[in-house]
Amino acid sequence: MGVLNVTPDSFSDGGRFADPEAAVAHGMAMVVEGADVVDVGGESSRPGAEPVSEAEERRRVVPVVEALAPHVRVSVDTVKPSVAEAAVTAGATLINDISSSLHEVAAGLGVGWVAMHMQGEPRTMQQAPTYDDVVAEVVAHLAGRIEVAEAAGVDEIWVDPGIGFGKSLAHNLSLLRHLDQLVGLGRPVLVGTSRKSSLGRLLADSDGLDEAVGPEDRLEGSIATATWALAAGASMVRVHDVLPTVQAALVVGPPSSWDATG
Ligand code: 9MG
Repeated sequence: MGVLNVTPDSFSDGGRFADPEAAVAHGMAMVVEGADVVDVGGESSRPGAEPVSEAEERRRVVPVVEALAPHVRVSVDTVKPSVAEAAVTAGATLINDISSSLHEVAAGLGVGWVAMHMQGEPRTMQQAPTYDDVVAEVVAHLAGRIEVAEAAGVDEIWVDPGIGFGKSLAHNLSLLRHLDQLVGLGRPVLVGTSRKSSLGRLLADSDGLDEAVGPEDRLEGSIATATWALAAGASMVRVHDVLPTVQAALVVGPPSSWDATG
């Protein structure tokens, strides 16, 4: 899944694709590089980001979805029902829902749904994330979301641990280490670590630096964690750097390809 932020204030690509033409060109480039899905978002979810009105988010997202949908599966990254509906009308077939609350919307529109775990809300979620047992709590939350989505009639349900969404570095690492427990829920797992701030700190530690490494220098960490997730049974990874991730994923292969058969 390639990330396409049609926003002026994204943490990772600093508004490079806020212009619809640049966004569509980047989306098509990710398709050429091997993305199976392009995730179009019109509101940044980085910690501290300012909210965007429904009308403005629709204005950003709809023309880009319309242009890409004939060429690739498009998901819409939104927490607003009206934006989800407009994007689906424009051709999106998957709702990437960081609030894990749009199951009724997905059911009503007859599209797939990603339920991502988040503690708190984007503006404040990184102030003091706290869990007794992060893995058990995230798994229980997602199991509950699967139940309500099944009851609502959603056919395609994805689950996502929400790396970096109300989680410390230690929480993120525990979730990655125990991804098998999410895979055990029996629904496809999506994982997004690409360019996230935990990687900035891990990469700084490995280089002996005091300051976290910036988003533009997190490629190695992004690829390492993406291949880790796929090897642990994730079905999709959400990434900014599609080509190197696809190349790395093809080297690692699905977990079943590691079994010697002869
Ligand atoms: C929108 N967005 C940013 N990070 C994400 C992640 O890790 N997962 C999903 N599903 N969406 C994300």
